[in-house]
Amino acid sequence: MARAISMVENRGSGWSTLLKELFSYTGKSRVIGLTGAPGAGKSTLVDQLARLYRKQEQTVGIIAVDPTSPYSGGAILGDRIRMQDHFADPGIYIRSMATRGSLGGLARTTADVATVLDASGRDVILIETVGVGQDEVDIVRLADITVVILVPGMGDDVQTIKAGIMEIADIFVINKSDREGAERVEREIRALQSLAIRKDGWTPPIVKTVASEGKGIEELGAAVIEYEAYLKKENLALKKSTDNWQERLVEMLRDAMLERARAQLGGGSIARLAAEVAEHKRDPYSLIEEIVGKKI
Ligand SMILES: Nc1nc2c(ncn2[C@@H]2O[C@H](COP(=O)(O)OP(=O)(O)OP(=O)(O)O)[C@@H](O)[C@H]2O)c(=O)[nH]1
Ligand SMILES: [Mg+2]
Repeated sequence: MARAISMVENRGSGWSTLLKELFSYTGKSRVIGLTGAPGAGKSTLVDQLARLYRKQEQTVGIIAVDPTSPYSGGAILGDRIRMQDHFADPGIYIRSMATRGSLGGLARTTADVATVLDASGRDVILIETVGVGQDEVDIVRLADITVVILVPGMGDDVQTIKAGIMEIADIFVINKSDREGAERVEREIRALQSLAIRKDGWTPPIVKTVASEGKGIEELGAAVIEYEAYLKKENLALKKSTDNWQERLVEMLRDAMLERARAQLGGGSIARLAAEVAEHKRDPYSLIEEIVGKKI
C-alpha cells in the first residue's frame, strides 16, 4: 500500500496504469473530509472518529494533507504521537501528504491517494486538511461528506472563513466546546444559514464536540449517517458524485493538456518564452495560440 501510494503521489512510472486498474474497485468507501483553521482540533477529531469507526468494526484510511505547511508547523510530530495508539491496528492506515507545489495539484494527488485507499477496501476514508485556501476547498470537494470545524474564541472566525469554506460544509462541528463562546459560534452559523438556503435543501447540522475528551463524537457519527440517509432519500448521491467528477475531470484535463504542452515545448523554454514576453518581443496571446495549435 505504501509503495502504491508513493508511486501515485510521485507520478512514478506506471502510476496511471495502476489507477486505471484500481478504479473498478473503488466507489465503496465513504470519504469524509474534515477542514478547519490551524489548531482547531482536526487531528484529535479524526483520531476520535477513527476510534468510533473501529468500534463499529469498520476499516479506516486517514490522509493528513500537507501537515508540514507553515499553517500547521509541527503537526507531523503531533499527529504521529497522537496516532501512535492506532499503529498496532491494521484496520487503520495513516498517510501524511506533503506535496504542496509539487507534481500535479494537491487536490488531484489527494484524490488519487484516496482512490488507492478506496480500492484497498477501506470502509471509511478520513481526509484532514487545513482550511485556508482554494486547494483545501478543492480537496474537501472530493469528499462525500464535508465537515467544517470551527472553534469558539476566534473572534470573527466565522466571518473570515465563510467566504470559501462555509458553503461546502455538510456538517458543522464546533470543537473545543469546553471553552466559552460555543453558543455564540452556533448562533453565528445559524444566522449565516438563514441567509443562504442550499440548493439541495439540506440544512447542515451543528455538532458541538470536545475532541480531546471524546465528547460529541457519537453525535458527529450520527450526523454523518443522517446526511447520507438524506442524500439517499432525495436521490442526490449520484448527482453529488457527478458534480464532483465534473470538477475533477476538468482538473485532470487541465493537467494533461499542460503536461502535453510542456512536453512539446521541451525543458526550459517556458522561461525563455516568458522572457520574450517580458521584453515585449512577442505578445502572449498569439504565443498561447501557437502552443495549443490554434491558429486564427
Ligand atoms: N480544550 C480543548 N482542546 C482541544 C480540543 N480538541 C483538541 N484540543 C487540543 O488542541 C490542540 C490542537 O489539536 P489538533 O488536533 O492538533 O488540531 P489540528 O486542527 O489538527 O491542528 P493542525 O493540524 O496543526 O492544523 C491540541 O493540543 C489538542 O489537544 C477540545 O475539544 N478542547
Ligand atoms: Mg492536525
